[in-house]
This record gives sequence, structure tokens and C-alpha cells, in this order.
Amino acid sequence: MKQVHVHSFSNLMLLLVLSAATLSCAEKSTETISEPQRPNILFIFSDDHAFQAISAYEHQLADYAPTPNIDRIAENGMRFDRAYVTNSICAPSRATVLTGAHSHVNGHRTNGDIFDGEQITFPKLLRENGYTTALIGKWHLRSKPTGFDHWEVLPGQGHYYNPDFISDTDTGAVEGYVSDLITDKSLAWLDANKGSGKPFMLMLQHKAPHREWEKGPDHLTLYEDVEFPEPANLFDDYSNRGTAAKEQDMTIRETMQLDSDLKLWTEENKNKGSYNRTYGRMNDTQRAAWDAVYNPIIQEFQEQNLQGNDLVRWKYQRYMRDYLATIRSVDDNVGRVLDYLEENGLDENTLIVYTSDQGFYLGEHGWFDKRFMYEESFRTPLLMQWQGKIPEGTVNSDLVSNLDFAQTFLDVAGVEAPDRMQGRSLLPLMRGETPENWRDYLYYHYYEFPAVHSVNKHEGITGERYKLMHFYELGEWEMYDLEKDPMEMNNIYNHPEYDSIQHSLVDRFKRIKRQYGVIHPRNTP
Ligand code: SGN
Ligand code: CA
Repeated sequence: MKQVHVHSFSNLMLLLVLSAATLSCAEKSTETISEPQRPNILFIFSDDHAFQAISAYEHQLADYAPTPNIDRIAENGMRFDRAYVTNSICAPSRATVLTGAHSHVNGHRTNGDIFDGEQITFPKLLRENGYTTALIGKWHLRSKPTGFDHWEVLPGQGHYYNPDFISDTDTGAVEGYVSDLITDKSLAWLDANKGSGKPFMLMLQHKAPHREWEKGPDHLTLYEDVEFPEPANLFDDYSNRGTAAKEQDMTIRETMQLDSDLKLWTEENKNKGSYNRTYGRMNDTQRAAWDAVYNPIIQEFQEQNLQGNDLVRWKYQRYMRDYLATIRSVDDNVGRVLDYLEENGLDENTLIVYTSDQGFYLGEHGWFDKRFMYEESFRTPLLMQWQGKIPEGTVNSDLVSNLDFAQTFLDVAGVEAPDRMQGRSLLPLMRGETPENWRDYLYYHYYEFPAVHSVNKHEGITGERYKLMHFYELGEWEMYDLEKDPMEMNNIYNHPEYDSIQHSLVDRFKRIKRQYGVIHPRNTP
């Protein structure tokens, strides 16, 4: 029998199989003892997908822009309402997923870092223990992927139309739309892997719906007639907040570009940003379909001469139409994958996870992008199904994060996690059995400053109700009461009525940093 490191849940499974095997051996001594059937793992990862844009989360956008296929995962399994990331930016989040370690441990603090592929990751451990592993889609870690039997990735951020793919053996552009192509390649790999006799672990990683939200040919007109509800704090003035919220560069009003972001390409502003990245790569048919939708929008915009808040409102509507239609293509493609698994009987023993590298602002605080430890970008969507193991249609509200995936996947595969990993297996939560000693705080640290969008470095902790943030280079603290102030509009740090809570949070913050081995940045406790 193949040697695997077995523990917890799988121990029990193994015992059952061993005793069944022992019984049948008594009758039929020539039969070999088989290992328990370990589950396949399908990790579907998107880029910048706000939980507010998944209808299973029942946000105010749900009725306007449903995601029926992603919702199937929640219906068949569990929706996590308090899933977060340790550092709300792309490459660092991916490094944390792979290593189960915070940025200061895996060395990947910003998008500018190069991932150390020598370090231990969960795909490597699964592969060493009998899994066949693949990664298809966005990678963004700059070094060559390690730990995969097969990989095909987009260079850097990748392109939406006719994107390039890089693999060990080949590189070049493929005609089509990126979300469809990543799915085609994933289904082809699953099909080719069918007879391998090994369980699979596939990381299917979408580029969409990353900026500049270029929707696919099937969804160009999808939301053109829809007027989306605005967030209540679209016109936030950042009073009662710190310097960082006031000085960021990620507002719909100032930062969002009419040409590059909203694709109002005219003769004068051609040849930059999305015009080159997207339109420049299209074939004639794709361009004709695109122009038929965008040319009238450009014309109408020019006639309107919008200013001030009216212009912000108009930009918000365009942003939502593009962003949500881009997501619809991810959703269709999730449907294709779920159908494939069902048609091939693979849904019975596959843990399916849908999540994103971080959340995103859909106009809350007047913003787009991420990076801040405020809820919209600190949180990430998380839905999981596993037939017979995760009860259907359930909701979990424990504090979980992208730090937990590595240990969760190792646990379901019966592989022991190395001590270096800093998360916890979600397996008990998936069964609906939260351990008594489940964590009551999460640690966060964002490092990418100075950089695009100008979000100051900060670290902090969040508990069930209170959040503490330290902008250590500014020497400023922020604290929020998420129960009374879920939109985080009122910094209560140093408010006398919260004195004792503040003391215990600061104390807790210091202890958590010691626990995770954070080397204290300057000016921090
Ligand atoms: C690009 C985007 C930014 C985005 C970063 C990081 N600008 O620079 O808006 O914050 O990527 O995104 S764009 O004009 O090129 O779209 S991340 O998801 O990869 O971290
Ligand atoms: Ca991202």
C-alpha cells in the first residue's frame, strides 16, 4: 500500500477501510489492501471578485446581476461569510494560498516580489503523496511554477482577448476570450487525467474580473439597460477617518479613467492602457462586436457633458456594467466545469472551492481597487461543496482566511501539514463543527507603498466585532465597531467610551504578532 502521512479525519477513514479490507482478506487472502479514495480538489480562483458581486451573498446587487452557477456551489455546500485575506493584493495572496504562511514568512509582501518556488507548498506535498496536480490561468508570481505536473499560465496580468499562455514546452497567443480559454484548457486537462488512477488537484485561476474589466463577446450587451443601485457611501468625504483614507488614489471620481478604465477611446486618447491591451489584440470580428456596443456609448457621453457628482454616478454605472458582465463570463464557465464534473460522476468525490485573491470596492467609500483592511477588500468570497461531507445550503460565520487553504487541502488528502504553515484546517467547519478553540482574531498586513493607488502600509487585527488598524508609517491608529458601524465610517480609536476595548485590542494585537513571528516594523508596538 502506498505510504501516506495520515491524520485526523483521514485516520478514521483509513481505519474503516483497513478493517473492511482485513475482513475481506480473511475470505480472499490474495486481495491487496487499497488506500481510501481520497477526494479530488478543484480550487477555482478569480482575480478581484468582490463578494458583493456574487448573488449567493444576497447583497443589494444580487437581483441585478445574478451568478447562478457560482451560487450552485453555495446551494450544494457552504457559504463562508467571514472569509478574509492576510494581505489584500494579488501576488501576496497567491503566495499565502500556496504556502499557508503570512507574507513575512513566505517572503512575498508585494506584487513586485519574486516567489521563492523552492519553499514548501501544498501542491508539492499533494504531488509527493500521490496526487496529480495542475495550475491553469493567472499565476502572477514571476518565478516558474513548482509543484505541478502540468501548468499553463498567463504571463503577468494576462490579457482578456486572444491571450498568451506560457507552459514548460510552449508559448504563444490563443484565439478567444480568456475565461473561456482557461476553462477549455482545464476541462481538457481533467479529461486527459481521467484514466490516471490518481486523485487530482486543479487550480483553475481566472484573470477576470481584474481591471479594466473587459467583458467577453457573449456578454457585451448584458447589462447595458440596467441601472445598478449605488452604495450608500459612494460620496464618502473621509471625515472621521485617518490620513490614508484621505490620501489614497483609488476613487471613481479622480482615479478611474474615462478612456482606459471605461473604454471611451477617441482619436485623441487612443494607444494607451486598455486600448493597447485589449482592442489592440482583437481580431476584426471581435472589434466589430465591441464597436457596436461602445461607439454609441462614446457618442452619448460626449453629448451629455456631465460634471461633478453626475459624472461620478455615470462612471459608477459604466464600471458596474463592465465589471459585472465580466463576472458573468466567469459564472458561465464555472457552470461548464460543474456540469463536466456532474456528467462524469466526479462531483461525488471532489471538494470544489470558489474564492478570489481578495475582495474589491464596488463604489463603497467612492472607491474601486483593494489593499485596505476595510471590509470590502479585506474580505473575499468563499464557497465550498463536497458531496456527503459538507451539508448543503449551509452558512458559516467563523473567522477564516486564505491562510487556511493549504492546511485544509492537506487535511482532506490525509497529508500532514508542516509546522511552518500558520493557518488551520477548515475541515471541522465544513462539517458544521466549529472547534471551541477556533480563532477569535485574524492578523492582516499590507506592505505595497509607495505604489499604484497610494494606500499606506498598515497592519491590524479583526475580531468578531472590533477591528484595529495601525498605519505605522503615519503613526496613526484606526478602530471600528463593525456591529454599530458596518460601513466603517467612524474611527473610534481614542474615543473614551471604548477605552477598555481599545486596551484589550492593542494587547491582543501585540500577542498575535508575537505568535506569528512578525518582525516589528518601525514605530509599532
Ligand atoms: C494593475 C492595475 C491596478 C491594480 C494592480 C494590482 N492597473 O497595476 O489597478 O491595483 O494591477 O492588481 S491597470 O491599469 O493595469 O489595470 S493585482 O490584482 O494584480 O494585485
Ligand atoms: Ca487581485
